[in-house]
Amino acid sequence: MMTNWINSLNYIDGCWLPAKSGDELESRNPADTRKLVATFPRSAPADVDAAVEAARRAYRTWRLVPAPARAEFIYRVGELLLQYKEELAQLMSQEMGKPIAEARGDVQEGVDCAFYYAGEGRRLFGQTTTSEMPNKFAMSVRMPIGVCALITPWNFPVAIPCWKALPALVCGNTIILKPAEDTPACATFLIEIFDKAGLPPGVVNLIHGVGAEVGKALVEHRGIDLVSFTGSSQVGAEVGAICGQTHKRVCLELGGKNAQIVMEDADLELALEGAIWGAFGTTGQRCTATSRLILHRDIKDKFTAMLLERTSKLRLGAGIELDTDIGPLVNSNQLKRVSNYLEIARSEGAEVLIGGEVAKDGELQHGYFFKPTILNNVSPQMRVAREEIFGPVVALIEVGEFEEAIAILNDTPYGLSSSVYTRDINRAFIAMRDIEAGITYINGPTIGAEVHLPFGGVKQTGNGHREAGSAALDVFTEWKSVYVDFSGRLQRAQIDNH
Ligand code: UN1
Repeated sequence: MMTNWINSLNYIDGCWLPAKSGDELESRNPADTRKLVATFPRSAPADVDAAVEAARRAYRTWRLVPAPARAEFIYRVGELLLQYKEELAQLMSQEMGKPIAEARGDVQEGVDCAFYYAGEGRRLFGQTTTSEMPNKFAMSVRMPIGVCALITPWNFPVAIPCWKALPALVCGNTIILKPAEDTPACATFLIEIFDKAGLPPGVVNLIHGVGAEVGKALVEHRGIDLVSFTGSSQVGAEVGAICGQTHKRVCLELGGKNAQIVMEDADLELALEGAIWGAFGTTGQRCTATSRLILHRDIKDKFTAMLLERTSKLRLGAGIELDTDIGPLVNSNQLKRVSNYLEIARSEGAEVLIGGEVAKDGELQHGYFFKPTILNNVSPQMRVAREEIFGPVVALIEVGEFEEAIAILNDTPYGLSSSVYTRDINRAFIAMRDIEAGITYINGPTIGAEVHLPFGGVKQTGNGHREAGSAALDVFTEWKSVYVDFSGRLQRAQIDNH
């Protein structure tokens, strides 16, 4: 049993500590806010200073530990995550609301990540190449960057910190995790696992608190070399600006406005399964969630009827109850945000086919529940077709031709995930080529990325970096080119050989 999370603390230099001020905040169960999950420190810049100092000190030795030895700690993290999978999933479901099966999947994504990046300890390949001069050897090697600040959201409280922390560590960096204030207990549990895995003090640090206070202090701190941030495009722009001014490397994973296209030749049952899972899985609170369904006019009525039928049967409830399909939204702000978008939808002339309101029946009144919602008559210019809602709301858009479907899919400021249901191989390949997104699924929903492929998007979804897969190594390492001249004389490249 892990228990430290009940009174979550910061983890600095291998020690569990309250905020220097002693201030605390509460984490409550979004399915029933009468239930307290944990307390956690409201840290301040002074706590950030201590964590940065510890991480800087630890970096001096951690970077020199051979990568395969660093990887052994990461294997241990993977094994411990497996051992504690159920306990951590139960906690996650209660702290942020996702159904237990999804919470188990979230922990599993962390396990997958651990085993993938532990393997990198024996790869971290660079290149050896030729030299234009005789008796000269050339190669490029990956070097760690230094101290990394990892600022993570609440929707994947284990998977996303693992996406960032594990490649950072195997590459020889030290880290400071600043988790979302909605999921402090999950973060504490995860860091207890790192602690149990025996990582040296200062290599991994945890700072709890409010984004605008400690997140900002971390991003501004001169002792931080890299910031990896997942969150809204608006906050991401601010993080990017500060990193620009302070010359930090910055990796941003931001919003999405993902669409699933269903063509007239699609397997409609399959497309229906994908749409329900993509739109309402994790209560729509994924950056990969399907928030637009672009439907060919020939199947639109039939598909809409199928969707309504299935949506009407979805059960709202606490994530830990086995018959729950859809959990609560994470907090009152999210509930307000989603409710506000419904007002916008109505005022723009969209028609609410189902849902469209807060769910207040019986026990649901104690949580942040919003009914799964389908909006009809949505035109691509409407705000609900362009802006990220992050809730169980999907907009139906009708199209004629395939080219029109692709153009509408692309017509948003974002470009994370995308999906096309068709049986036409030519259309599938056109979609793979012409969709402007970091991820494209053919005959699968917009959610469900696997850890060994690059994850990220184009346009306002990010700043060109990718997480996961070997692409993450490019975030967490610097290339160094090394030339070894064994000729015993000065050789001037581009000059002596021409
Ligand atoms: C996110 O939505 O922030 O592909 C991450 C997926 C998950 C990860 C989502 N594996 O939906």
